Amino acid sequence: MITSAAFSGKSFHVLGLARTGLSTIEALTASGASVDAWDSREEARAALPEGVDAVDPMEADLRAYDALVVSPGVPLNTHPLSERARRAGAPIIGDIELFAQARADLPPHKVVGITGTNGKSTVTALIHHVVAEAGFPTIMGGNIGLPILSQEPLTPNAVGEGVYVLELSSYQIDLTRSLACDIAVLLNITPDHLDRYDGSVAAYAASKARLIQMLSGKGRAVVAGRDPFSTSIARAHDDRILPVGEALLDRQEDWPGLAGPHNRQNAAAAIAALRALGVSDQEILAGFSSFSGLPHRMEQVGVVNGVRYINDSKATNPESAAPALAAFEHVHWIAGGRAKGADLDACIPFLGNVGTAYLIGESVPVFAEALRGKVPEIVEAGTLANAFQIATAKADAGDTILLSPAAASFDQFRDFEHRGDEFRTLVERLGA
Ligand code: UMA
Ligand code: ADP
Repeated sequence: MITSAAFSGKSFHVLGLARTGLSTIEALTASGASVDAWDSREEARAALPEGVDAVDPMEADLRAYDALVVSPGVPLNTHPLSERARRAGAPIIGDIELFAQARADLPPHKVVGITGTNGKSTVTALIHHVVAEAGFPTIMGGNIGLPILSQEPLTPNAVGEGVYVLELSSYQIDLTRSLACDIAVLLNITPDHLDRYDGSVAAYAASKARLIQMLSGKGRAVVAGRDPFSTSIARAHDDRILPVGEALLDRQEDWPGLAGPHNRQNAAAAIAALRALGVSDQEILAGFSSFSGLPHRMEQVGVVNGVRYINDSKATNPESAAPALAAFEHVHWIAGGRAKGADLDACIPFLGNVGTAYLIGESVPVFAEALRGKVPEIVEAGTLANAFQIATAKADAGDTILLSPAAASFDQFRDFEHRGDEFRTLVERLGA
């Protein structure tokens, strides 16, 4: 666990008692801070550790706290706590900011922060993998599902300083004030999560830009995307930008875990960051070859009767579903869930590969409207299990059944992993 003398004797309020909040409480109490905490779920409050009181921040005197530590899933744009905290002069921060404040007490190290709309987890896991294979001490944390404060601090070894590889969502960046990364990676920006930004893609992009604005000293940035938002952020920070590593990309065919044009962007960004960390090109090529990719991202989960089943459940917006549609022919496309918007524009150029679209979840009518006349057949299947069954019955050998929803999962599933695991179970039941 990461602790810091900087928190000793201070008083914090922690809101949200899932992965982030629980790890924050442990790290703060172990650092000698006093902690109150709250969650809207009663069962979460009932399970608080000894010595931590359940205190509703909407009733407490917030001036008593040095800071309010809020989980990324709490929608502060609509939550009344924002206004209450502002009036009390209590700063609202997140666990990544606590990590930033704890860095002064950590042995010499480097931090790579990775953000962007799509590809964050892939690039985080990839950089971590290559750095580890090259022999450096390293851990990953953040939005990838590993709260950073729960991780063990790194100590330098004979190869070099420890490297913390952090996947950072815009929600986490919004709660961070002083994280000066050694290398900040911005992959791309397309509309997503707009409910948290009052419908403004500019506000969402501004959140991502802050990861680069927080750089200081020798901090450098990698900007991979050519979309208008990424381009203008790169231009505003051109004195800090590292060249994206294009030349090594000729070897992409040697990297089975990094297939497809979108992974070319991810690999290019990783190459730039890895070179800046002092990893040699030879080590980068070796690490890319042995990288196996992540589950739920264009993951082949089986081939049954010649039909290939691909789990791309992590494709939660049209831009991330597009690469999967581009990668296969004769596609039976299972799509839908909680839509991020009304259009599927990013997918349209690749619909020539789709024979039938099977629509599930809340977005059935919206997606049916967006796809009408653009694919040969639309089946309004409703559920994943139903879509799977109909697609399996219709598919011929050589076809691909692709779960790449272009929508969030929360209408029918706990999260994208739950959705992808159900797909995998359905394939396994076929005897894959
Ligand atoms: N809660 C309240 N009041 C509210 C809202 C929520 O008390 O008004 C409580 C909930 O009851 C729940 C807790 O807050 O107990 C949930 O907090 P959380 O959603 O932040 O859950 P964590 O488990 O801490 O997960 C968070 C990230 N979640 C989100 O950003 C929504 C995880 O990213 C991240 O892996 C984890 O921290 C690491 O510490 C997930 C995610 O979906 C994977 N991220 C989004 C994405 O990738 O698109 C940004
Ligand atoms: P994130 O953590 O940002 O959600 P992931 O690496 O988990 O990103 O990938 C999520 C989805 O986006 C997957 O469906 C994947 O195939 C797709 N994807 C990955 N990298 C990119 C990219 N650079 N551009 C567009 N889509 C991508």
